[in-house]
Amino acid sequence: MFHNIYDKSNLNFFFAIFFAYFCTNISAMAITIKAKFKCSSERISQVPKDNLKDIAFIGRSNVGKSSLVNMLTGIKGLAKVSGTPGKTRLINHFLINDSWYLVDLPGYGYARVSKSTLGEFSKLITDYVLKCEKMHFLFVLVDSRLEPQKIDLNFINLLGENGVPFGIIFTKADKLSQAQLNRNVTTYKKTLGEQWEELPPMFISSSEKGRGREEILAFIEECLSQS
Ligand SMILES: Nc1nc2c(ncn2[C@@H]2O[C@H](COP(=O)(O)OP(=O)(O)O)[C@@H](O)[C@H]2O)c(=O)[nH]1
Ligand SMILES: [Mg+2]
Repeated sequence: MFHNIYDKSNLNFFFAIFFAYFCTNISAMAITIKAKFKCSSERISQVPKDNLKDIAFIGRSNVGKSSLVNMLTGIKGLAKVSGTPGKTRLINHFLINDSWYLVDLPGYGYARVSKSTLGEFSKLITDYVLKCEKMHFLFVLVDSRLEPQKIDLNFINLLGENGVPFGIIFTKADKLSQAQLNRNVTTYKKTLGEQWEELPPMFISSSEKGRGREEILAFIEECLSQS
């Protein structure tokens, strides 16, 4: 009889350990995020004045910035996804977990967006990227289906020359095969390697399939922990 009681408590003990282990892993797999829209700014003077850090997303119009914001936060309609290029001309701040901002920047490379000092990039973009102290890290989104585009390379060079910390996200990976994807990423690395000794961190994403979510969120977390 004693033997039985001993066996049962042992079983409970192991079950408790397994349960705790299981819960830890589940929470790591399905990272949930608290996100809410904070504000839209048409001038750099309008961005939030607290000292929370910004993690921003930029790229050509239609590359998938807003879709990525929605995919990362897990909230479908948070950022407006549009079939019309050049529609978002504002800096949109989303407050994440009450502790940092995810920032959806206006797209560049859209003909009707007014041009200024740095030619092909609007003053709003260059002011934010080069001068805003809140800007902690910038992800440049590029379409994984395309060869390196001149405007993206120009923008990346601008960041490199000004020491802006950035990474690259290849979007819409669901639209091509893994082999094509590998080829395009290799081409991109080669192109950047012609000019830069060190390559930025790179990620592959598909907002449609949720691909890249964990890697990007883990990278952001790491990034925010550094001053
Ligand atoms: N298949 C696919 N389509 C995408 C993906 N991301 C964005 N899109 C589509 O691309 C278009 C532009 O997306 P949007 O997020 O508004 O781009 P933004 O202008 O950079 O903000 C929309 O029609 C999206 O549905 C993706 O990962 N996969
Ligand atoms: Mg958008």
